[in-house]
Amino acid sequence: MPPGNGSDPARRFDALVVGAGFAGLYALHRLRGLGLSVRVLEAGSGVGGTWYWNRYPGARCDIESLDYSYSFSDELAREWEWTERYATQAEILRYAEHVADRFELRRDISFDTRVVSAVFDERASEWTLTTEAGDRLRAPFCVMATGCLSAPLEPDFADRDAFSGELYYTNRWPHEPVDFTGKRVGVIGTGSSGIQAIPEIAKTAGSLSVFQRTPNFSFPARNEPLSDEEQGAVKADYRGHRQRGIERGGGFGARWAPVLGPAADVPPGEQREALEERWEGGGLAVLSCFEDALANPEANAVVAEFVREKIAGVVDDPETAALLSPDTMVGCKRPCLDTGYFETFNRPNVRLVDISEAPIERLTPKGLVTDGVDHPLDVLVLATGFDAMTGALLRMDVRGRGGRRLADAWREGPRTYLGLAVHGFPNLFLVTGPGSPSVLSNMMAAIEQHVDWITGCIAHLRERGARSIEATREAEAAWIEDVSELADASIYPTCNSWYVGANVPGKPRVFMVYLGLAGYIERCNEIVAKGYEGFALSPGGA
Ligand code: NA7
Repeated sequence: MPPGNGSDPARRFDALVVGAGFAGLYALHRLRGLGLSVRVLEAGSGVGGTWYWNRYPGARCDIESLDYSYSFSDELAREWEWTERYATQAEILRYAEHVADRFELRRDISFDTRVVSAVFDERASEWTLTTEAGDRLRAPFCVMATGCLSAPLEPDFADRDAFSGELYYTNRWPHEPVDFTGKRVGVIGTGSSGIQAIPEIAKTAGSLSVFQRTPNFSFPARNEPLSDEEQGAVKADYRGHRQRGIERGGGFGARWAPVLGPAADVPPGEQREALEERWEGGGLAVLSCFEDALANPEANAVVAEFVREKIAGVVDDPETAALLSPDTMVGCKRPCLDTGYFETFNRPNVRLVDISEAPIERLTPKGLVTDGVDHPLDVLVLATGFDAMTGALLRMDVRGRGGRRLADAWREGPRTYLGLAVHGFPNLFLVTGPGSPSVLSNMMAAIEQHVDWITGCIAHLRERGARSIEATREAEAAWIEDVSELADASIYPTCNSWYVGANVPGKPRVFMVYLGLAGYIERCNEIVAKGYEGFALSPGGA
């Protein structure tokens, strides 16, 4: 480890990375490849990020395992065997651990180390990161690999601490198995986490009450074991597979039925047939049946109505079916994948409690109260989500040139160039930051592309002997315009989703995703080809 220098006790590195999820692991590997000294700071006690924390029953990735893999190493792709079409949290965590071991990454990671501030020293052109324990580390480059869904939200129920039973958050689930056998369980939250956990909890709980504020669209995952033939075919040309996924749209789904033209161009009988085919095939394919489903409300209505009919066909009790049926557009909020979610409401031990009109009033020692009714519970599970996209960054005190706080720069919503860089914050790189395709693409594809870009950028600075790089104010402003223009041509800004920050009280309402991974990659490459257009480089030894 490089020594501190005399009066300044901070340890010095060439680059600091915050987070040891898939983004941080790959950033470490690539930056090391440049010959840099790198330190990764990770709040958890192990690698894996999301997959380290979200260990709730039923947790799986909604992107197929063969897509949700690194593509940078052919050897890694060949040697790692996924067992199922959609990997469990445990299997994905094993994959992250395997990557950490295979590329000897752990020796440069500090675990149990939460970063509380990142401050830029303009004179030295260095970032100083301070940890919760008070340690300070300095480096010219800082990479925030802090994840899009990593800042947990805790609902502010009245008498929050009153409950004396077992209380669990899906987003920081205990490492030991939780036993629900025979217990009275309540789940609050019916987003992806709740929808994955509920069918599993229902299997052993004595009774399960699902407290639903808003119903969600969910498609059957149709998970199954992966055959050797299937894996072999993809692995024979893994990078080609990834490229085909990118050309399809989000960096995944290369093996699905193709995207059809606008819904209106497909006769109604054929629409139904096409939707059925994709529904039976499983996963998110149903959403990309028609090319305009996420842009044209009428096309969207065809898909949404199809899914509503499916829900009504599965759930026995018509009243429950109606409550589980969203009346919004499909895909506008993050759609879920499930294994037997709607079927779970046909079980005699499960009931749906509609809290859309009467929210949870308070927790009590023995349960909770909603609409004046006591619900006695032994276990309460909160699947209430995250302060997405910006939460992890803004919970740290990040200060750029002139001591400017990121929280102030982003007061009216996140401002970035390419979702990678922020004006006023030189040499600070965001992996899958707001304004990049991130959560509306295969995160693995997005992470690899960002980290490759950042590595190329740092290599360029070193070759040029440049001290720092910073997005210009103009480029950032133009980028934000582009992001919102693409968004305005879609249905996304119309819903109260976490994509627009609607789940966090007081958060500025801004759609935070650049739509279209392929187009985005092209833009990033063009900007590099034009000598880092939109960035200002400062001379002087980096
Ligand atoms: P989500 O998708 O944000 O879901 C959170 C759920 O919790 C959602 O149903 C919320 O209802 C509900 N919620 C949140 N606060 C409350 C309160 N106070 N009372 C009742 N219900 C509440 O989070 P997930 O963890 O499921 O998934 C996050 C992402 O991780 C997911 O999209 C994937 O990308 C992976 P609401 O809809 O706000 O009415």
